[in-house]
Amino acid sequence: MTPKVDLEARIPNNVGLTDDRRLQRALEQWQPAFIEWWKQMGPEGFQGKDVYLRTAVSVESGGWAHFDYVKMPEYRWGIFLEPPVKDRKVGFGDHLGEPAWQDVPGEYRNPLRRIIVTQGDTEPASVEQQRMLGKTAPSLYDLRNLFQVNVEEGRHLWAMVYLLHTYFGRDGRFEAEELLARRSGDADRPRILGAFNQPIENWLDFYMFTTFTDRDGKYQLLALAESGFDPLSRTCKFMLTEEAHHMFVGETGIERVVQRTVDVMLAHPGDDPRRHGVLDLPTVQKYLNLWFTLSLDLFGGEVSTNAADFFAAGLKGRHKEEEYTDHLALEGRYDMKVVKDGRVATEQVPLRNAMNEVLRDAYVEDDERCVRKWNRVPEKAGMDFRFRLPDRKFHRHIGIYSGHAFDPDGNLLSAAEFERRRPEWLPSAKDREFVQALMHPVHETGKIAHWIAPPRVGINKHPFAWEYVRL
Ligand code: BYC
Repeated sequence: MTPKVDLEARIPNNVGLTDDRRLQRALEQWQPAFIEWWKQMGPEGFQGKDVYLRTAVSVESGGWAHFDYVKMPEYRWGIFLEPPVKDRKVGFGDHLGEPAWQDVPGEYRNPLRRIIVTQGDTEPASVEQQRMLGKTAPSLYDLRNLFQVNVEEGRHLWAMVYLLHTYFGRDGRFEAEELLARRSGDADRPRILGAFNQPIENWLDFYMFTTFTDRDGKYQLLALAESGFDPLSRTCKFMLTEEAHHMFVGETGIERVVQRTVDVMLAHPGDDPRRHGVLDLPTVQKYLNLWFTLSLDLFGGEVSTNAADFFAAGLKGRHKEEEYTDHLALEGRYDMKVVKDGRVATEQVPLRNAMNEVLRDAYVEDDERCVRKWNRVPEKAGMDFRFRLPDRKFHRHIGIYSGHAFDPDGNLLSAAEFERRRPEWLPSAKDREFVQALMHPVHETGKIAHWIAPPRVGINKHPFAWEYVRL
């Protein structure tokens, strides 16, 4: 039987924590360290303010969230798993059709620990990256959305720490401590994955991050939701319900930036929009290029024995594995673009070794949908400008393209040529300076910064002009 939702406990949960005293004690010992980390590394300058936040209170569809004013350090971070699927079976790989595991199989302890730690590490990392943004929020609505994203990343950390504490004994407790010890961008103790050590200095970075990097999160969680390790699957399924809002913040954020620029361009035809205090569209494209490619790296190498092993073991599947007909993936081949003798050629790779690329394909398609949505703004205004995703070989630091230089169309270049043209494609120091100069806080109810349009609707049926944060 699934334990009931316990909201009164020190750690709200639906995993029956009170029935497992040892685990409860271990997590209650980790809790003050987490709060300490939150106060130190969470949003700077707003810890004592009332923020209108949604809190997960159940896993029922339709009724899982509760909205109210909360001071962030008092947020009720809880542990919520989706209800188990009766008689669930492993859906892919060498254990296809066997009952899903309720405990960690001994032989997969290390890879599972590694996957959970890698996933867990991204959550506090993103909070650290975004900790200064409140000081330059373009509106109270945006300020609130930033904090919503931050507290939910905190909850996702809790989700992974629950798994570590419950299923990995002493090693798990050690890893849970390490998750609070690493720091984004720190030279000595950096976060694990590349994109999570990059600075998020301004709100353009933030909207691109929540569009592209959070969407990597979506696809990684979808792949882990397929896992034969049932507690991981159920945890990730519930995390996905929260993730949707984060991508909404990014997608609509960029759409509002573009809308504002287009409005200014229509009002001042022929002028450089920068002169009128808004972002020009080519600069927005450069930030898109940056965060799209940093996020592509998060899928790992194109050809990966790790990915093949994870798939074979039933630990990490493809997104929507049930839509595939062949769940063994032993016979299939993937046409991979590789660099050979100074040019791009196609080579067939065993499908299992290409699992990172298969997931990346689904991700890129989702990104394309997003870019199409942004493009409707200039299109409707009768302008020619269109955003586009650069070729996936461009500006890569992980995988088979990382040792080579490509332009955004995917043409091979010399490293020197790439460096010469870099400022055309990626934000330059000057671009950053310009964007930074636009970032001034607007903290009055109903007001908004000059460089962005207001949203069409507010949060939880409230209007945009509403006191989302009491300052
Ligand atoms: N940066 O076999 P390979 C999210 C390492 S985001 C640095 O090609 P694999 C969120 C790799 O560790 C989703 N290092 O890769 C979003 C390996 O090292 P070793 C997070 C990297 O293992 C926004 C070597 O390179 N979830 O939730 O197949 C806000 C060769 O690796 C990187 C997960 O990541 C990199 N980008 O795939 C908040 C899911 N990429 O073994 C949250 C769990 C690779 O040589 N993680 N390396 O020392 C995984 O499934 C896999 O670890 C990865 C890598 C997909 C990340």
